[in-house]
Amino acid sequence: MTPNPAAPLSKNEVLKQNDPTLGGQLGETLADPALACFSSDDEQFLKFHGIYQQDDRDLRKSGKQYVMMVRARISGGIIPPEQYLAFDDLSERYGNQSLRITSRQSFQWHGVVKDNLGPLMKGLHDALCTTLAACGDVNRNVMAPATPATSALVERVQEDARRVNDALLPQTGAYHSIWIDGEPLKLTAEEKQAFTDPLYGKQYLPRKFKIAFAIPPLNDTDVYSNCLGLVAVADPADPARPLGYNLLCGGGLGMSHNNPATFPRIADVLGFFRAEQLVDVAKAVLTAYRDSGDRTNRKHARLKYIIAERGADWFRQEIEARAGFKLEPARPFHFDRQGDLFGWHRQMDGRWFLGLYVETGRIKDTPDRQLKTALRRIVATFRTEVRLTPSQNLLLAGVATDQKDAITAELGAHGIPVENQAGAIRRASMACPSMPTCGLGLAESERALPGILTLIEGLLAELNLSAEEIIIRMTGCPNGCARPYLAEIGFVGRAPGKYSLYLGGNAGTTRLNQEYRASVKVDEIVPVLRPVLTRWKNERPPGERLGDFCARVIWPEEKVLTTTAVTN
Ligand code: SRM
Ligand code: SF4
Repeated sequence: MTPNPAAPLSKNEVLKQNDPTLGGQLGETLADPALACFSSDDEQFLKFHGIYQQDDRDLRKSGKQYVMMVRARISGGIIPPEQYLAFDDLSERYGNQSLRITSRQSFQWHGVVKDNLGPLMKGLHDALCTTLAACGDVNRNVMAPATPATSALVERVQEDARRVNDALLPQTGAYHSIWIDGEPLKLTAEEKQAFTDPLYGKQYLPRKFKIAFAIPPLNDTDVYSNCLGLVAVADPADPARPLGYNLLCGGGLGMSHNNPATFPRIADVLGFFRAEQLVDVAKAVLTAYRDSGDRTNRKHARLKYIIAERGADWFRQEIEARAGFKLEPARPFHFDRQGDLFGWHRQMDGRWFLGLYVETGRIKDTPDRQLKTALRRIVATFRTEVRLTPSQNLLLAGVATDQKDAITAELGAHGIPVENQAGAIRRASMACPSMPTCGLGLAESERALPGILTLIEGLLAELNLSAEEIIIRMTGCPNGCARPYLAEIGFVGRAPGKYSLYLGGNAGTTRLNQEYRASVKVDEIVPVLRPVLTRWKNERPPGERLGDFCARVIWPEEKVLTTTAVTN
């Protein structure tokens, strides 16, 4: 589907063109207590500032109650202790008393009413955190492996992720003016229109842009699902230093039900380049996308569609022309797993970290488990660094040997074990937020997955398969925020209580799964999965994972329903 050159620009393109400072009327609306919400145009500008205007969908019957979601920019997911304590405090004062770890190693504050938005944003700034470009048609949170035990490369790759993050930040002064100085950008309409971002130009990108780093054999960032993936290759002379990166381009997961022109896609491997060329390559990929993406149809605007249509060879040449050098042939690499380490582990530097399972990424207190309180007390007492993982979990890092027992005890006192924190399928699960905050949700996700996992655990116990790890991910709609199309079992919301069921991802999340049933009610999940899991148990060679069995046996034998054949 080539973009039609005669088609009009999408509404968002016109908005960006008319105000490239991205300030809109945000400052004016913020300052006016009579206004309960931002205009629909300003909703689009808000996103570039890391803010979504939402409404609590549980309360819709009694009229729309506007709340904001604020997403931090925490590329690489590393949070110093003072910053974590500030985040926790801001969530208590201005949010819904929870902190939501995102699937891209960041935090979101939900339930922020308009009057609290200014203080929250200022508080984040005072904590040395920005939300600029956490959302919008720009480069988003850069993901990078954060577990300080999986490879000698982790800390240097984190530095590289920060370099790329900084090089690709937009330069508008509107953010500082509105949220820090507390006033609209003092420019005339003409002056606003004249602003041009040095990298993004006047219209920014056609759509969002996502980057992830990975260090084989661990694919904890699901690198193939990003617009730009960077797979580290260690320097043989110094294994703690990346010699360079294999370049992956054109991944992306979002799709729409019943629209075959939209689809998830995994990235192509385009070649290898040296570490010192990193920022040049990142800018080359970003500007190639900037200049060739579809600005008329936002459903067709992601980089993955350009590469799917024009080919990886064409895109490689674009990058080489922009970067000014040829990519080398890709170096061999292999991913065999994703996910996190839980419990206590030694870091490369001899200290310790504790991997903590966080159910659906939501840090909160419940009567049984006071995770939020426990973390606050631990970080305040021991000044531990917090690291967020791309699977919505958390690491307490840099712990001295003599602090371990006290931290274990503090967690235990708040109902959180450090051993056997959750069963095998829970530890490998993810869910997007969906209801009640996400305006695009078609079905429950974060609130439904724990109960659905209990049902699947029952089935696994019945089949004597309880020890098996199965990667299970759920989203409330087909946009793919918890990357369900890479899971061994993926649930994708279609309508309240109904999910498309996908099977066949693999342990290294290098393969897309396939839709197996197009619309499954919650009480049909176990009956639909039972024959599949029974066959897996009885027919697999020893050790074969469910996803591999499904790809090898179920896909060829049981032809799946197509989404287009289903109406809901
Ligand atoms: Fe997402 C939109 C939450 C990662 C694909 N995503 C949304 C919005 C903002 C809904 C909206 O536009 O109104 C959701 C806010 C819900 C809420 O109440 O918090 C939302 N996305 C999330 C997070 C919080 C999910 C999570 O479980 O953690 C993740 C935030 C990551 C971050 O820190 O930046 C999140 N979103 C993703 C991912 C996964 C990834 O990037 O690794 C994807 C699939 C990969 C991709 O981009 O292809 C993803 N989100 C989308 C899409 C579909 C985009 C597309 O072009 O296909 C939308 C809808 C849109 O942009 O129009 C969307
Ligand atoms: Fe919302 Fe859909 Fe993303 Fe879930 S997958 S957070 S329902 S946009």
